[in-house]
Amino acid sequence: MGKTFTAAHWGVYEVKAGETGLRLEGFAQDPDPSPIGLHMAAKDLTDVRIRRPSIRKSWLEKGPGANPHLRGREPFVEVDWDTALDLLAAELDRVRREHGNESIFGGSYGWASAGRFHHAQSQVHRFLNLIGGYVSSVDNYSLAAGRVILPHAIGSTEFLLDRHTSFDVMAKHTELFVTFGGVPVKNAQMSAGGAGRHRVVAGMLEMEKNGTRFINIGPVSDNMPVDSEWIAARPNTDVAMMLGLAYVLHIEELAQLDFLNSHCVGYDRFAAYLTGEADGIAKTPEWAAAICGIDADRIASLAREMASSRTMLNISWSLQRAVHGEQPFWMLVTLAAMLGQIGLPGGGFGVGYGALNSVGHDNVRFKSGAFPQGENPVKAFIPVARITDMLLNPGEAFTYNGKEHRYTDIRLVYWAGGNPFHHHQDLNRLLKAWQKPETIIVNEPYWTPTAKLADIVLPVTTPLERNDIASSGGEDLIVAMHKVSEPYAQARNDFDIFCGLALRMGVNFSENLDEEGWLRRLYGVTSANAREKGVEMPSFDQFWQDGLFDLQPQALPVVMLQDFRESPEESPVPTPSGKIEIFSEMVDSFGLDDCPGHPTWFEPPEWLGNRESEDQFHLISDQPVRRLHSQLDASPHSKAGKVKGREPVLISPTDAKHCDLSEGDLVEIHNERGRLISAVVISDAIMSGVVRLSTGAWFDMDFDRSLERHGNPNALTLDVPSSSLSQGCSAQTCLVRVRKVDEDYAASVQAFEHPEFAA
Ligand SMILES: Nc1nc2c(c(=O)[nH]1)N[C@H]1C(S)=C(S)[C@@H](COP(=O)(O)OP(=O)(O)OC[C@H]3O[C@@H](n4cnc5c(=O)[nH]c(N)nc54)[C@H](O)[C@@H]3O)O[C@H]1N2
Ligand SMILES: Nc1nc2c(c(=O)[nH]1)N[C@H]1C(S)=C(S)[C@@H](COP(=O)(O)OP(=O)(O)OC[C@H]3O[C@@H](n4cnc5c(=O)[nH]c(N)nc54)[C@H](O)[C@@H]3O)O[C@H]1N2
Ligand SMILES: [Mo]
Repeated sequence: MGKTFTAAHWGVYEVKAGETGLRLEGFAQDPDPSPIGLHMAAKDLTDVRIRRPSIRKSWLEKGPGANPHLRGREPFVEVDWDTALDLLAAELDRVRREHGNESIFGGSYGWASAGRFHHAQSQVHRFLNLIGGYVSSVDNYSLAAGRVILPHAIGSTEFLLDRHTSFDVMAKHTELFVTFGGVPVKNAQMSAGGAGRHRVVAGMLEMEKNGTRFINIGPVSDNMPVDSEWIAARPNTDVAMMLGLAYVLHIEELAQLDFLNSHCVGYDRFAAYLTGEADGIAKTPEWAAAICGIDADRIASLAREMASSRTMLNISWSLQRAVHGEQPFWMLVTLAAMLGQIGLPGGGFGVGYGALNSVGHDNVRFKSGAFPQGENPVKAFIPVARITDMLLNPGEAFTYNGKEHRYTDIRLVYWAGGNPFHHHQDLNRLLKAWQKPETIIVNEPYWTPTAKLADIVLPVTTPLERNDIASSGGEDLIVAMHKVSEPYAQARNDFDIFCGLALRMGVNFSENLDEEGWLRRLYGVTSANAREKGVEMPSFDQFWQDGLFDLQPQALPVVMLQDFRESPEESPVPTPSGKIEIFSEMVDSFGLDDCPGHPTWFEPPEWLGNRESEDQFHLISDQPVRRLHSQLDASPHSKAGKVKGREPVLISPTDAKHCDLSEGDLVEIHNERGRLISAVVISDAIMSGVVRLSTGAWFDMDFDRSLERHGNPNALTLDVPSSSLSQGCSAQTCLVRVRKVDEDYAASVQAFEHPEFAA
């Protein structure tokens, strides 16, 4: 028997028997393993597991829809599995008969865990499809504005992410690397489906060693793993900064007109906007400076440096998680097109170096086998971040990518593998909308805030308690995730839960295959796809015994869009014209005020340019260093990052002084949408006027005082669409105030406590 491995989105770990239980070690060949996974078997996590199926008291006693305002505030009753599944099957049947499948929301967004078979989204979607369908969700929180705009401008995010210029190529050729939002290697701990060897830090260091110069534009400076010049631009103003750069390129005849003519369409229309011919406002460096807070001279000199070097531009995904989030992505592509280096080794642009481990990795890419979801007979959907709007406004129209759709009337919500009371914006607004459905079902391993706010909670296994296969496109390891412990208490696999429901509802969910049967089938699909790309995988039995399949880090010299550069006719980009669309006839034809036909600067509804006084700050809520979103927040590693039990807020020395704050002070951060408690960390890695509170602290509401006690930024964020084109999330557009509070006022944190149970 070889070694035993497990895998998570944050990497591969070897599982060993320790003195007091399981012990996890980073994969020995991973140069930079993530510490997040070392704690997956920690007692702190077992302490917050769900033991048995649990039903909210009023729902059990009085039926669906009873006392919805008591969700999260009244006890649960623990029941046995047969009782829970009988009740749930009957309720699903009632709702679909009385209200139709369009009243079931099964979008169920979330990352769940890495294994491709016990993948909660696929499991719940397949089940709901079999019983007549569900209202689904499109896009994701990561990239919504970006996913919708890029196909109009140059090609889908999948198309681009599959062919990002590799770090090896950049190390050889890139002279200047300019990034909006850093290369946050904390984020490169992850890849959806399981990161392999962590190589982004090494890739960046290799570039630095070979002489690449780095410039980081944005509100924080601690998001670069190498020495870099920090240009501290105000949040949400990157488009203005890029327009200022573009203006200099245009006026000083540094824009590569040959490339713009041969490979792009619509530069003229954009240039008329740039010079002010179209709207009377020239987007000069002085104009940009007044918006983004950077000296006009530096903007002009940077434009010249970019034009005279082999320059790679990069952008973080967070920039498009904002109102008008399409614009920074579209404008970045435009700026890169003006520099004319797209398709040259080490030049051009990237959308998200650092966002995931896989971006810029140079492995053979093939699709892994996925648990089939089937067909959804229901066509109604929402853009994922419109959940509160949907619940509050049944029947109301919304536009998405140029078409009109309507919200349906949702009576039942089924969630498996996500934590909306972590991920959605303006959680106080979601709390109100959450009272609308008659029944809310959550499959979860842990008593997360979402589980606590449900009617029917079903306990689920963790990856250590089941067999699975981890696999992620572009990564170098495919992992046999062996079951290494028995399920906790009465926890079951999502698969077995849906098999139980399917039996009661007369549909064939399993296709008469068990866990092993499915793993063999999915592995077969993966190895067939691999073979097409020239990769020979071992038999399933051999793989299962070996514990993993190692593709070995390869050095494929990927240059994004090299073929397109060589011949736009033979290798067009997937846009309507086959060229880069700086002006899009299609987007223009939608006639949207908030997303016209070319990249445009819009003033955000909340930003430093419209704050009332210096007591207001722009809140950045970025991805957390010590966990994936809200996952494993109760682990020792995550808890070690808290200050006085709170997710800390980063504030500049100037602002701390202005607000009379010292290191470790408890503060209330507030705006008209909500209030939360956090603790102060003072740092000069954040610019004055901006505060940063990372996401993922389990939402811990003191309902009596409307006070979030743990530091979940979504108690404050803005829940409006990025635009009527994409309807994406706008988490990074948010103003707040900060005030010191005394320690008595701040009630204790209860995030990790079990709910109450009644007999
Ligand atoms: N303010 C602000 N908000 C944000 C963001 C931001 O930048 N700022 N970022 C957004 C982004 S990009 C994202 S992707 C979202 C992430 O939001 P989510 O993906 O919803 O967050 P997770 O914490 O990963 O939630 C996954 C849940 O699945 C559970 N789970 C794990 N394995 C299983 C399983 O096998 N079965 C079941 N049934 N459950 C399982 C975990 O316990 C966890 O509760 O957050 C978004 N929210
Ligand atoms: N450790 C860890 N890694 C993760 C995740 C996690 O939860 N934890 N989540 C994963 C997921 S689902 C996703 S989608 C990716 C997300 O990846 P990103 O969206 O790129 O991640 P963020 O950390 O939110 O933001 C990146 C940087 O952008 C900066 N920034 C914010 N607003 C602005 C702005 O207006 N202008 C500029 N110039 N900079 C700005 C932030 O300060 C931060 O340093 O990360 C993935 N990786
Ligand atoms: Mo994400």
